[in-house]
Amino acid sequence: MRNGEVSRVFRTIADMLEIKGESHFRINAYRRAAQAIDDLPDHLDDRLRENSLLAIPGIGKDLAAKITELLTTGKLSYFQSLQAEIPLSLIQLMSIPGIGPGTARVLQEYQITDVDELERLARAQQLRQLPRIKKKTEENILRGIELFRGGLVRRPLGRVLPLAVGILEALREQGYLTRASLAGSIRRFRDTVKDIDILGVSSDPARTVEVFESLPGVTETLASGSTRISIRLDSGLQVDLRLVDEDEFGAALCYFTGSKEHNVRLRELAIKQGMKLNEYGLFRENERLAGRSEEDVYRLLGLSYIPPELRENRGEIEAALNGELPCLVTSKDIRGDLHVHSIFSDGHNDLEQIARKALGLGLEWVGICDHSVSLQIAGGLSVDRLREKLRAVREFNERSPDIKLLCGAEVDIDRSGNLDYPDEVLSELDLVVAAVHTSFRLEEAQMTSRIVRALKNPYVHVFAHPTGRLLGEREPYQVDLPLIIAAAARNGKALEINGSFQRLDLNDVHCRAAKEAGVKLSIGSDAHRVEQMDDLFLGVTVARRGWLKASDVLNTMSYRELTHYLKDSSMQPDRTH
Ligand code: DGT
Ligand code: CA
Repeated sequence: MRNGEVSRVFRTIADMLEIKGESHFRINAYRRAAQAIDDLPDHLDDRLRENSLLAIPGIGKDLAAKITELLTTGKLSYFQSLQAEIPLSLIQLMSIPGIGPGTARVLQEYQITDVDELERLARAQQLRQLPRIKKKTEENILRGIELFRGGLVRRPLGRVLPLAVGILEALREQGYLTRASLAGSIRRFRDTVKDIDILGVSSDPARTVEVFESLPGVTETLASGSTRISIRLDSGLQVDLRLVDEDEFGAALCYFTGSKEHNVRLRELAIKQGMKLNEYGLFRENERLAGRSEEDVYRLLGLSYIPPELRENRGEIEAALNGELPCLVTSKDIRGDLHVHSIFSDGHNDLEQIARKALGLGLEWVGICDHSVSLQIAGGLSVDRLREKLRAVREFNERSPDIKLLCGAEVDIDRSGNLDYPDEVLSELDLVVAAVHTSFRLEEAQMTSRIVRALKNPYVHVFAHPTGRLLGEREPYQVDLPLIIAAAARNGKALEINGSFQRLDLNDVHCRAAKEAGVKLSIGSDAHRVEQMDDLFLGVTVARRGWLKASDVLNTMSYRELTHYLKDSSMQPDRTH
């Protein structure tokens, strides 16, 4: 049994316990364990053999016994007994937007566990007659079912990417695929994706299709042919696999990576040069000029190679024709994370643990930014505690030659634009990241001037998650971003690309606008647990989609360069007058 199957069982158990209304402590224990398993670099089977399951963070005796049972018998009796109470079909309903654990609990009470039945009741306006289901909930559920059915639910990239990589690996492990790649929006690292597209060349297509159909979590085969097959996973997510000939792989990869708008422009370009481009190759008359590799296709069209992240028809084709594509920042250029929470506020890990994780990621420094005093709910630090933290960071740095920490704060901006610590306190910090966490409903003008005012503070370095969006959960607040970008440029402030999978904020388009206005970008994972520091690299995908070069991003500086930069920028006179 693969790691991903074990973590899936644990996640489902967590959903089941949530429907049952069990304690958050238990629910989170399963979710945490699932995450820890997904983050493991090695196989659980090996761990079991070496007797080292207990060394996995978050895995105690009870969970280790459950993993052992799963690995040795392929089943888990506890999970089966839960299924007797809560059918898996009910868990599947929870992937319909608008159905959370509360609603699922009501549906369970009335034994509604099937999408068709749910839809029938909602259409007949009978759902709203159940306790705790309002008219609005019913309407949301109907809309959710439509999205679910049409496969139109867009999901955060950070949720789908690990799954997609797991599926690709599982297919590769069978040994029939001679070439394989993700395609579509997920290969372009778009912030949300509709489905997973996979392209491959197989030495035994029939066998590959069989393996694909029997992957763990597959509930349905939507279309099955010898070269194209679509499945649905229990989360409702659709996965498409296309098998092509070796000679066509590059052209097909180019076609199925898209975007559609990029493809249309490429085809026009081919026609202008007397050629024809489709998913089988680049042709002149009937002669195939290119097809095996994407590089050949771009080269023969007279273009430099366009990285998938840029293929959105946003000027990349013109730039490639003129040899003016930017040399995009890569994960290897990244030397630090500018936004991590520690146990000083609402984070779960101490300075040592954060540093160790950072070293594992190949980083040289980390900005530890805990919440400020008035954000009580997130353990905001009093000035005394903040000074304690300053001392702890200084001490840490003295004994740590290979990784350095910056003592920062994520400082709240109140509704009038005041910062949550006095200037003399801010001036003691290495890094000041300002953010909006309250009064989200202000009108645009007021929201904008509140932020612009905060950006005039000489001690602020970065404005965090500039629009406040949460993918699939919360729309951005009303704010005039061009004005914020201009204010950041005027005051020498950086804007954040928050890499948390739920945020990815700024997005690609705004991040490019910021760069064009001369603003530097600061990538932060906003991790509250060390595992979440991996999201730093999701932030890098946004930076690449935003056409950023290494020099546009603060994270590419060495510790020395960064500390000098931050000191200099706080000493700059206010340039707004
Ligand atoms: P998504 O799935 O909405 O997140 O975004 P994509 O880009 O993955 O879109 P999808 O899955 O519908 O199609 C995958 C790729 O296939 C797409 O990026 C480009 C290509 N493609 C699909 N339909 C067409 C089409 O009608 N014309 C052209 N030129 N390309 C298409
Ligand atoms: Ca797609």
